[in-house]
Amino acid sequence: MSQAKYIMVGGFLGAGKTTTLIRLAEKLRDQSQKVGLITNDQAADLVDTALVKAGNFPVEEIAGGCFCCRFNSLKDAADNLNKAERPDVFLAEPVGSCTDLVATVSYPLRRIYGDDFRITPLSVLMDPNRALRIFGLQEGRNFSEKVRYVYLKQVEEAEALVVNKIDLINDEEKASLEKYILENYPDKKLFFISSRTGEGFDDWSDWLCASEMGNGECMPIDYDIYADGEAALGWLNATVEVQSKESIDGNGLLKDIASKLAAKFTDAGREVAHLKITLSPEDGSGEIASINQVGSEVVPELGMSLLDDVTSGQLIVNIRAEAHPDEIKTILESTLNDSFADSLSLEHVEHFKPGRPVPTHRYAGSAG
Ligand SMILES: Nc1nc2c(ncn2[C@@H]2O[C@H](COP(=O)(O)OP(=O)(O)OP(=O)(O)O)[C@@H](O)[C@H]2O)c(=O)[nH]1
Ligand SMILES: [Mg+2]
Repeated sequence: MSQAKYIMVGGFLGAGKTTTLIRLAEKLRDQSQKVGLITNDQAADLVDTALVKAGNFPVEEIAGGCFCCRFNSLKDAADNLNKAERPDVFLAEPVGSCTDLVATVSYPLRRIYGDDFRITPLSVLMDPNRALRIFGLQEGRNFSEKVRYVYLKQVEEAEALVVNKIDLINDEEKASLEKYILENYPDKKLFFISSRTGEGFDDWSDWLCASEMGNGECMPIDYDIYADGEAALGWLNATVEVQSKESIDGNGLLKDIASKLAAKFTDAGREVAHLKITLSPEDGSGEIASINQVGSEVVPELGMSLLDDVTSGQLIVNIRAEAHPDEIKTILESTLNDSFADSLSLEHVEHFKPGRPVPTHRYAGSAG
């Protein structure tokens, strides 16, 4: 049996991993390649899975822990995708607050399942506005030091650094990022892309698909600081029932909820890493609307939108912010109660801090 490609695209929360993988999946499908996607989260009810399904791609979701800590589930997910139609390419999105993926996922996969998978280099995506602040090149609200440690470890372990969303920055900002990265990370491949407009996308994706991961030593990492950094972020995944007597504009509803939530996070002085919501109407059409907000000072942005008004359906709400999970839940509940009590009711909520990462395998060296 020939090897399937295993492409893992990392990057911090909100960097554009799902958007990029869907664009790559579309490109590969146009080239008659069969693709299967694997999404990952600390809890169930994933916006990302809903988005991938809306693109009509086969998807397996690993919920309840990251790839590194649920390594066997990663193989199970690939096996499940194989049952339907064996993919030529697996596209995997790790949790955006995870790092040390080369030692705990890529090397173990190659060593244990190297006959099945050809593993491409780890690409790490960056949101340029976030990166400018993390690198100290621009003022603005930022994460605490331990969260920045996780971010910088993600950057350090990348074989390719991929600055995404270049449609959002000007030439000066791009030049300043480029200079910083070339000076501080001279050994890395560097790409500037926009997964939205397609600029630079082929340069990166063609290189990636034709490459195989390297054999370098893995980076050193302090799991105590990493665990503290991850635990500084609060997570909330919820489903909310939509029931309205009058038909309502679902796109407007999403904008309204997201901006009210965003205002509360700003008032509380909490940095939002990524807030994302989908609305799936109960009309059976399979159409969805989605909204995202990456950072407290950014205006929430509608991604997918609905053509028709809705009377019933379901929201999936995923919030990751540097705040205690109880505070995130209170912000969600008070927003729903204060402004949407007539039409929205909370169905299911999980809110927590990620536990200490305990990888199933860790191969610090390159053997394999
Ligand atoms: N302007 C612009 N926006 C983008 C681009 N790529 C992604 N986005 C937007 O960035 C936001 C986050 O994108 P996602 O693809 O959900 O990011 P992610 O890295 O998967 O986020 P997590 O799964 O939460 O870690 C969404 O609003 C996307 O539409 C881009 O190239 N340009
Ligand atoms: Mg995602």
